[in-house]
Amino acid sequence: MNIATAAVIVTSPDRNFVTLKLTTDDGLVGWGDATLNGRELSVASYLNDHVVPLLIGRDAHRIEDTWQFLYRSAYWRRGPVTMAAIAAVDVALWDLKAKAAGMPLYQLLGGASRNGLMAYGHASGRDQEELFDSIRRHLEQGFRSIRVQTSVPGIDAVYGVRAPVGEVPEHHYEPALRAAQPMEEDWDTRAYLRHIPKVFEAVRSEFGPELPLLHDVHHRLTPIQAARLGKDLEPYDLFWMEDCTPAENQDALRLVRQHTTTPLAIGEVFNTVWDYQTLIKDQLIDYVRSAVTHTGGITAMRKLLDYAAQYQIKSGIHGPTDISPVGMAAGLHLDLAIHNFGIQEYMQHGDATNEVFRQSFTFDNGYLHPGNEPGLGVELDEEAAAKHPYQPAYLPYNRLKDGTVHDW
Ligand code: GCO
Ligand code: MG
Repeated sequence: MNIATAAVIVTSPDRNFVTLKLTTDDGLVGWGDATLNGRELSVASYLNDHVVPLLIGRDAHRIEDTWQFLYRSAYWRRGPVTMAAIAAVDVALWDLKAKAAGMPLYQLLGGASRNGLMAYGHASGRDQEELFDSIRRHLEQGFRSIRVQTSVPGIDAVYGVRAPVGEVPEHHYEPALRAAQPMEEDWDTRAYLRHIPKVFEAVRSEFGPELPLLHDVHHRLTPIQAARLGKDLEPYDLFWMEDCTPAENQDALRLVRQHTTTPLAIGEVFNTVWDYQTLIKDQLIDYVRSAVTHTGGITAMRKLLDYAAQYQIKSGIHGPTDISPVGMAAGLHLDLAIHNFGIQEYMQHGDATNEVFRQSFTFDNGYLHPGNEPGLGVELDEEAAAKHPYQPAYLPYNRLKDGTVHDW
């Protein structure tokens, strides 16, 4: 089973996606996701210019060898562009191997360790009424755990709340705006720290103690501010507090950890196990937030999650709409197979995306399942994809009141 052709497909139904298609000499097709929000074309170029030519004629069964070859032979290691490109090749090879075996991928990874994957959805609102409505809608859809984001009095535009111009439906919240420039938002840490505990108090008293609640801080706090928020949220029993500091500095989490028992999740912007080295070894976190797509694929994620498992740290695989259905499916197969599954983020793609990517994964009564088709269970429809050419789109960024650029 040698690789005969490799093609990079860029398509923009709802948003931009970069997909790698590998075809073998015996006619099997494998898919990999290489989408890097706001920097999509860099990964497409990395693949087209530097990876595709190396793949032709290679034995598609040699997944570990191909991973090591792409990682080590580049000399320049790590980084989101490189690791997304390697991930796309790796996931496409796993898709091929599972198709060749006639099995859903999770079987090759050791088989199912559970019946389904508890997923959390994103509830948000500009005020309490809107937020409560959004939580109720998610409960009606079957979600059994919910991320809560809200507006903050004194801040005009906050992460995770309003759909940017173009008003996509609320449950399809998409932070990247189709425009030539990133949108500017504002930020006020003191206003945020005052407001969020009140929101969780209200949500708990309306929806009771059982419902797992999550919150994403999106890298905006210093360690001592994050420590305070974690402490203030303790009475509301969060499932996790996510990305509380930028975390390039892993030791920052030590300070947060010393002050609070609120569980900590981190890592959607990380791309190798090294970004977690101290965090895992010193047990400074509870959940690993990486995406298969941004962390070198299934081969690397499996090692990372096995390492985390030795420290009772669980998975919380990143699943926003900027992970394509191919990347989502890769995460779901891994989630089903590993022992230390925690929770799966599920933002739900829009109709146009679902027409381009035919999927076998299901969401039933709050639980995701990757399905039982051979391989990943996702096939890209190239004709449908061709109808949606690339459109420049960027994530927003924010500035403090005095104009200083802040973390997004
Ligand atoms: C999440 C994330 C996303 C990111 C987006 C960036 O927890 O799902 O924070 O909403 O902002 O994936 O590309
Ligand atoms: Mg996040």
